[in-house]
Amino acid sequence: MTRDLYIRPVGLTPLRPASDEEVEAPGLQLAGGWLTFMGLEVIERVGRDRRRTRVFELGEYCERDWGRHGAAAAEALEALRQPRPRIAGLSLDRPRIMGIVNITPDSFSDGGRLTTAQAAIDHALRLEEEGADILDLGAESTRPGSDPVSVEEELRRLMPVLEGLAGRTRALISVDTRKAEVMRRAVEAGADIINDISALTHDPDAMEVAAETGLPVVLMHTFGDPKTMQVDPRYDDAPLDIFDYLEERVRRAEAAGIDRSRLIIDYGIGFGKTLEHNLALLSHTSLFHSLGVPVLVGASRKRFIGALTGMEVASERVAGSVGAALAAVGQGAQIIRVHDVAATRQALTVWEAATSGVQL
Ligand code: 8Y4
Repeated sequence: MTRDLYIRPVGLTPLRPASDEEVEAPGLQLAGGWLTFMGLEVIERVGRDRRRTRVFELGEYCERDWGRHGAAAAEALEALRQPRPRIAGLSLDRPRIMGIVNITPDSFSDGGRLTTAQAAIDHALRLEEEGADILDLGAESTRPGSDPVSVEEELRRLMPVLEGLAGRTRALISVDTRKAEVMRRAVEAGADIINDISALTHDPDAMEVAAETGLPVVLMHTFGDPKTMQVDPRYDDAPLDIFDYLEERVRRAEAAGIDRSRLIIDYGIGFGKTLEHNLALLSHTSLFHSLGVPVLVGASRKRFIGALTGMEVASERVAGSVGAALAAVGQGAQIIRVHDVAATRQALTVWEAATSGVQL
């Protein structure tokens, strides 16, 4: 299903009134968060890969007769304003950091399974110490060009780390998996969030099992599978096409019994996207709030940062990654997925203090 109108908040300003201050402003608070929006950009598709864009002040937008689009126009505004519910107890009225914990043998100079598990646990506890709100455990490499991993192998890698962490950390534990069986075992072992880069499409049982777990789920867009996604990705209009895709996945998840309050969306930087697509998406982060659910952005150390800066080695992309994270937070992304938690936490602490005017 393709829609006619896409609505994004514009004139975003980090305006969060101090509690003892009365503010009258012509703007509205975005998603119960740290930004105020002063207007709305209305995007229409005109022809396959063309769009018409109009920007309205809020009053003008509300008073206008949107004709047959009236319901959609009102719904989008409501979705933008509605405060996002807590995710597994974590409030989203300020930006949150998800730290990446790789549990693939290639990510540690390997001394065997036990060493790998212990190294991953140590790494996770260090990220929590550095200020991660969520720890994302990934035992299946889903980088471009990578081969699939069996359920058994994924569980052999994941479970010792999950069992070693559950109850030993104040951070939430997210499990990066596309497999129903892994989701089932992960919830039993204390996982708090499911992060599925295939938006519950890869495994035919994943939708039903994710619903049964009762856990919040990240629905991420990817184009094809990890093996082939970077071959020649094409879109009519990447942000709009991916918005349509995520809207449909949210609808399907709700129909399967996953309440909206349990959903998080992610446009999937680098997954079947060229540099141009990645930049179009990052610059349209605010568009995705009109789906009415929290937005997660994962730009950390990815290749587009190398393409922009000439940094060929992923570990040299920390500053660029922090730049991308702040850009996403500046458009209201509630969760940012990062490798470099200490650097990102430092940048966010200063950004939040500098924009709100108080130490939070
Ligand atoms: C260096 C190191 C360069 C790692 C690239 C990478 C996302 C994700 C991944 C994301 C969500 C990655 C599991 C790719 N990316 N989950 N997972 N969002 N929700 N590559 O953007 O980090 S893995």
